[in-house]
Amino acid sequence: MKGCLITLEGGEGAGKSTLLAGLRNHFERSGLDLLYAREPGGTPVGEVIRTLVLDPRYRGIAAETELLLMFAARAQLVREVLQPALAAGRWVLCDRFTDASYAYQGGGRGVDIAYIAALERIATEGLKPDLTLLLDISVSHGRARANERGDSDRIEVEHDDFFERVRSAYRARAQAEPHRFHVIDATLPAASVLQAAVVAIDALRKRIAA
Ligand code: Z5A
Repeated sequence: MKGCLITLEGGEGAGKSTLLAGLRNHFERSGLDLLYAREPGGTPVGEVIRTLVLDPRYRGIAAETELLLMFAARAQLVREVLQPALAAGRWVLCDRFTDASYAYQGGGRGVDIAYIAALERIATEGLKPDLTLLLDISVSHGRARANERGDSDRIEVEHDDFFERVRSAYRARAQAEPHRFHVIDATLPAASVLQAAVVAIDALRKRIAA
């Protein structure tokens, strides 16, 4: 049986963590054995990279350094977790993946897309999600939600125009790959966001089973 990779993406305050908790609860009860991963992170070395790259003390990290750190963590996650799990037929739900680098480092920071595409080939060896759930929300609405959480990491302190570019990049990717992306209106109540995600995942399950 073929394993499947589902990824979760969105900007500031979109509600990924809330949705993830809802999906865990839903699929535990409905018997789909999902493996959970996150980026940057998801492996011992990836979690060290996450701590480093999000630490607000390192304001001077260059955009290219940030990009390389994201892809270093990803290269490890792909080899240590994703490839073996998918080869064993497991379903994996990953909190962010390569689309985040195109959105944040490409859109937000303005790093050349050709650099990102080259690193993608090295780090992922062609691994692409079967389904990407994109939680879409305006920057002002999302940031208002995120501000209620308190402490900000090194990327969260960026200005609104940075997050506008991130959002545009995500939306452009979703438009370019409508068969892979499922865009969810993240301003809906949490229960409706969860319902929309479950419907999309169930549709993928039916497609794979057919
Ligand atoms: N990053 C990158 O730059 N390049 C890369 O390649 C990768 C990542 C992989 C960490 O990501 C950072 O790494 C991130 C992008 C960068 N930087 N930024 N900014 P992360 O995914 O680990 O962290 P995050 O972006 O902060 O995601 P999060 O923790 O899942 O937060 P969230 O999306 O804001 O979710 P939340 O905590 O569930 O929701 C925020 C608040 O809204 C909270 O109070 C909820 O109760 C509330 N909420 C949630 N849903 C709803 C609904 N539906 N209605 C009303 N209120 C809601």
